[in-house]
Amino acid sequence: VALAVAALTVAGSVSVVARTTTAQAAADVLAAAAVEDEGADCAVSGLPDLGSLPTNAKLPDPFKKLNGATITAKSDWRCRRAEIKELAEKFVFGEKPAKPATVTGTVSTTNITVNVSHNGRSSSFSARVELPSGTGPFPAVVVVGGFGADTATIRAAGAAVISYDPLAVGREGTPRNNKQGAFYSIYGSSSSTGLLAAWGWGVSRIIDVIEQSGTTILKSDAMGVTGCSRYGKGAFAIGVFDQRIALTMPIESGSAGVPIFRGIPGEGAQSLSSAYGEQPWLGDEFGSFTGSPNRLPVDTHEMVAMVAPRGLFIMDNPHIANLGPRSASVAALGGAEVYKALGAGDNITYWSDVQDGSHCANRPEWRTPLQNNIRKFLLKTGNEPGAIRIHSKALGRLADWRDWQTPALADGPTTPPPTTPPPTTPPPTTPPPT
Ligand code: MCU
Repeated sequence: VALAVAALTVAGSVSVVARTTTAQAAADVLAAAAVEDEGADCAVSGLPDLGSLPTNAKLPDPFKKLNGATITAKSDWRCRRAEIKELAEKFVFGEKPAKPATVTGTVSTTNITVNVSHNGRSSSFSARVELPSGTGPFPAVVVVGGFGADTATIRAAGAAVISYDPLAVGREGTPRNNKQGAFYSIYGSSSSTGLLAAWGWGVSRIIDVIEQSGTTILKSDAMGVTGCSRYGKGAFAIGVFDQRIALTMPIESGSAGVPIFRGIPGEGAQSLSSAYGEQPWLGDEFGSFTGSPNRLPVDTHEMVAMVAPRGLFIMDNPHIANLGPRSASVAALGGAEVYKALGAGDNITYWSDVQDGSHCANRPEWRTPLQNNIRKFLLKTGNEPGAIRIHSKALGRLADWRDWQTPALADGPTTPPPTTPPPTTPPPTTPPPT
């Protein structure tokens, strides 16, 4: 049972604080998955073709399967998520390939190295490590691109910082037909996979190496990711596509990040053609949707949902319309419906209730929720409920964007179809008396 409380906070801003009950908090699923993709064995069929997509001005129903049926049990989510993943890869990000044939590397107290080989090609990259004080093994937060995230706060909370240079894995500034970096050395410079999925592939390989290292320094099952702006787009995609990541924390990600594609033109955020053209962040297929997002069979509220029930802390800036904060709040509210249906409504926080208008500022308002999230999902020593705090300047309304309802999902596996009752045996006929 969720109750919404509207509370007045700092002058000029309204916070919508969504809280769930303690009973639900107790039932929350905190654990990240043991594997990158729990739905890898789901047989996904019925993916639509580019040429036959209907126009839908509303957000697609996250609970409705490709075959038109609405899921009924929490256990159905695993394979519904696999459908959303296929749609997201096919139409938005491009394919993120599964673990390559060989991944090796090292983890030290200062550095991680990654060597990958697949189909006769190989590449490598590395990332700097800074440990917090205390005794390990430590949880770790991957900081993408090196700015916007407060690494001192992360370490003070007790997590290591892994400084990840995404540009070594997928370079910016290249044309789409000549993409470069460790990902494209393996999958080819004309791969249609965009940089964000490539960046996600790189972090997944870092987690592979930490897993294989015996986790004496860093814990592979207590990983977070964060980054701001274009690296907020990256942090979001990285968390969406690897279920081993326990806590995803995108900051001010803008178009091609959290904001719903359908809301971007109306809000006056960075246009889809501008974001698509500026860098090959999204996959090549997205090019046919920049002028018609209503044809997309998937939207970013479903990428939010792909993170469920894992920790998600979306930080946003309501003062810059170009970042699409209203559209981002709708993505969070839409995705939160899936969190709630899974009984994990307390695991998502969306926070745009901040004062400083500068992009990627180090904000005092985020310090406490950041540390609460690290404690809850990485250190596992806290259980602060998630909150939706939307600044009044950028208040999006989910009701304007959906025409579907949130089902009550059953706890057990899908109710099996009613079994045919055994044929009733006619009562033995007493032979007539002779
Ligand atoms: C918000 O992220 C991007 C934005 O999409 C770009 O248009 C702009 O050039 O750079 C932003 C960014 O990464 O700023 C640091």
